[in-house]
Amino acid sequence: MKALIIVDVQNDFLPGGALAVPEGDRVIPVINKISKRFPVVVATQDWHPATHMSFAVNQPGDKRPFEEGIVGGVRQVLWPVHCVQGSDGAALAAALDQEPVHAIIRKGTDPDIDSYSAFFDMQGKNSTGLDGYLRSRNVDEIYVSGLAADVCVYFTIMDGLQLGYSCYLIEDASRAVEVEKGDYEKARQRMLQAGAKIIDSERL
Ligand code: VGL
Ligand code: ZN
Repeated sequence: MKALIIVDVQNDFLPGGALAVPEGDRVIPVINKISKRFPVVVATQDWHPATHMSFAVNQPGDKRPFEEGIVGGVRQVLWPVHCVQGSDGAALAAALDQEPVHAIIRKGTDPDIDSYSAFFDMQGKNSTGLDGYLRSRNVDEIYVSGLAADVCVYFTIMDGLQLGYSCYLIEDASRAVEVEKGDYEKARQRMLQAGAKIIDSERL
């Protein structure tokens, strides 16, 4: 059984948002065109408390967004305040067709650890429930879309492969944030090497 995973298509990741992904809005018409064809559709939301430790402002010292820091023992990029629970920025993009969406998984809710992947937090400890949800519907192939291709989409695919799903990145339904130039190309190579397939929506 196939599932479409729509990762973090939220206002804060669109142009003009708090953590804008270049051309992030371009994924929406592509996702809207294909979502009805999938028997299982799950959307995710990055859903942080205002106290989240991935926000540079919440870190000790004089940390700035896009510098590195430690969050829950994990070295990662620190971010501007984004996707605060219940805010407009955390809402799914208004133009995203939600009618075909069966379930919404929220992640990043623990203030002390980040969760890029839709499956597990950055320590790989706590599950979001997505794996159980997909398994209960006999899903064995996941098609991943959304934002950002080199962050949450990437981590979702790497965990999905580890969990034994066949994983497809729908490349024209995703965009990268590229904190460092070349981040997407690196992520792309790692996904391919780990066994992911990269396709365009026309080839579905
Ligand atoms: C994301 C940075 C911080 C993402 C989430 O959805 O790719 N990126 N939080
Ligand atoms: Zn986040």
